[in-house]
Amino acid sequence: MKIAVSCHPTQGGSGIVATELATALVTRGHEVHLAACKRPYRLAADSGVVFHLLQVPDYPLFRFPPHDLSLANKLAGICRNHDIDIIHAHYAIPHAITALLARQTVQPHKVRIVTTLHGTDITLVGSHAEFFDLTRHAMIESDALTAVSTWLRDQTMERFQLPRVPEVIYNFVDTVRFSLRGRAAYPRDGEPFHVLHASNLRPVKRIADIVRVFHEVQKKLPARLTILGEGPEKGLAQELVSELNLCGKVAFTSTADDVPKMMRSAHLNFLLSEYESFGLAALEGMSCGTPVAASSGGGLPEVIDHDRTGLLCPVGDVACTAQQVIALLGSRERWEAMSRETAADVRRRFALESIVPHYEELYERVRGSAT
Ligand code: GMT
Repeated sequence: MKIAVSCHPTQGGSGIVATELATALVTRGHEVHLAACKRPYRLAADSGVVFHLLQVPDYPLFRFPPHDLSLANKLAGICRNHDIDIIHAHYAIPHAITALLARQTVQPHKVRIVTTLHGTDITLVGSHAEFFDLTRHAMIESDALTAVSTWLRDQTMERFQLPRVPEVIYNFVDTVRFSLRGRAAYPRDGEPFHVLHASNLRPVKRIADIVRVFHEVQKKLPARLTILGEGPEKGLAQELVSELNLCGKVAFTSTADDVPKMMRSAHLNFLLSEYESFGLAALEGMSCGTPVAASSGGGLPEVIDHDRTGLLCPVGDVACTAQQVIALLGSRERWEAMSRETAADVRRRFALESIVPHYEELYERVRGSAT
């Protein structure tokens, strides 16, 4: 099949899912084109995905460069020149809308639209009064609509009251890349535990809670924290780290050359968000045998089984989270069992090989459907 993909190329999870899916589809024999204003950082040079860079024209009349029109125009060109069957739009705003415009532009060429909802496109951006009607329209007009968790599906129905329920296709992970090979063992006496948080450091991630939990943990156990990523809350987190005298124990790093290696080096991942529709960063760590201490917000309980594959803690409850983390890290037997079980569970439920065929099956169904 021939598929055109649009996504946010920045560090967010939706762009990662789009890129990983595009790469997996090429491996499975499909022709895949990806259009974005920047090369997604996870798109490997040898992925086989054809990358189309947008060149949004600037002009004195434009207060804002018209990125979305440029994307629609680029997608239309890709559809026409490469005889595309499916446009897969990741994140409703603006990608589902631009896909509609591209489809209309290339008529009578038949191209189908699959839109995948990732989370904040529904809960924050799409629900905003300035975007609500367009988001709803694009979801209704897409030929298929998927959500990355049941929680997100239900949120979408509650907020947008769509005539059709989105299908749930969970996110996935490449368990060969995110493997256990070389994973850090339980620390020997006196060695520090390495705990990690990776995200785009937005308010929804509750970075201050992570720093505060770490503050409690390091009082009881030798530990260091890495905060990986860039985002608006970074300054606040840095201030808190310094206020709590944690500077020698907390490292901030913008990017990692080798994300799986970073995940494997950690004994625990933190994801204490207000909510997560899914929590891809947790999944990638779990695949490397790194248990996660997560909040129970949003779809995280669909990914993490409390006490077996990770810890689920009440949103914002620093004391309870710290207590659970100290108990887990303090027991070698329990940590090792959870590390093994979390990696095994990911392979049973979220492996690339079992999830990607759901998208292929959906594409086939949509391609064969009447207009
Ligand atoms: O919140 C982020 O980290 C970015 C955001 C995005 O759209 O790029 O992530 C959302 O999509 C990911 C991939 O499907 C999910 O794993 C994240 O849980 C989701 N974030 C939220 O719901 C807050």
